[in-house]
Amino acid sequence: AFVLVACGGGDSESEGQNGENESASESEGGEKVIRAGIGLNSEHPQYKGLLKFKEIVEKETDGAIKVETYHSGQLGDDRTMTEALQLGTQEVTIPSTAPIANFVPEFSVFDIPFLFPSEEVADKVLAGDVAQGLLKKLEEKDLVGLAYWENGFRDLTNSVRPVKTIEDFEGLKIRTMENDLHLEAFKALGANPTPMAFTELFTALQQGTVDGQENPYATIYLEKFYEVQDYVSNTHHVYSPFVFLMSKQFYDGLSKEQQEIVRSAAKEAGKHQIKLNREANAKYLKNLQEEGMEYSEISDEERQKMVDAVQPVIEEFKSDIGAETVDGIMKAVEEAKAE
Ligand code: TK8
Repeated sequence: AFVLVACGGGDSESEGQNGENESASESEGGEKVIRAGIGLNSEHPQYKGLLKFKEIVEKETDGAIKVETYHSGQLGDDRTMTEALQLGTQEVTIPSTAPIANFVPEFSVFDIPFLFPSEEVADKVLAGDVAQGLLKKLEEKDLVGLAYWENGFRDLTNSVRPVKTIEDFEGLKIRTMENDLHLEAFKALGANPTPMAFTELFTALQQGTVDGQENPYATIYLEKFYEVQDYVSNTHHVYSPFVFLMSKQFYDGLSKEQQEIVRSAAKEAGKHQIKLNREANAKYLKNLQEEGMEYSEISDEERQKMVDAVQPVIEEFKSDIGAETVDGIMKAVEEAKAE
């Protein structure tokens, strides 16, 4: 059962007329309520993007649809919130593609290490037919994928040693997202990976249950991982998209016009979020160093050794993901690079 915990303290951006949080997607005033939850905190561009979505939807529907926003895992971790969308007890969440692979295996294609060489190539591929076609597959799982947002290039932090070479991964207990390809890729690099929900990560780092983790600089800084991590390396080993997910039963209950409004709002807010996210990921490495983290640059030669080490994992997972999806995305990457 899913119980919506009333989160006092004003963290949720809006409450029902009587001060209570709506406990259903229809409130007594007859307007529809979107309960939108994310795992990152209110400082993160992901939340700023969600507030933009709220602003657009409430304006465009003249308040016929209200958006309640919850951050920092108040409604649960990514998998729990995605399951709540399937159950219809929550309406929106915006996880990375990695945990989505537990619902639609093809989404693991985005976890292929070193798939995207740049943000520009990622933008082109995600706007292309293969990536857009993957969003369609979500509907078979009672989910509607309205848009791709951006988590970004993932970088390694740890509290044991500077990581400059592939040998430095040896034996490091690295938390990964709950995604088998990520797990096997870190084993191939020599690490000792553990899958874990993001909501448990800070405590696990603080207690030393794991030595390290990997996320974009904006997350490392804004979630204050510098307080519990000493070393950061620009591994840039995966580019993670976010997917703006909506409960299919909620979406199907909207009018055609309202469906168009939420779809275009997710896309427009996504453009805003990606802009803020890029700015954040470009500037926060400096802040991490100012907070005392030791930065290690991975040379092209060492990165090539990492690429070579994970190739067998990519071959191994090709059938799980679906050869058509892997080949389609790889082709789209090559075409985007050639443009
Ligand atoms: C936040 C997560 C996070 C992701 C992870 O809910 O799990 O490390 O990168 O952004 O989705």
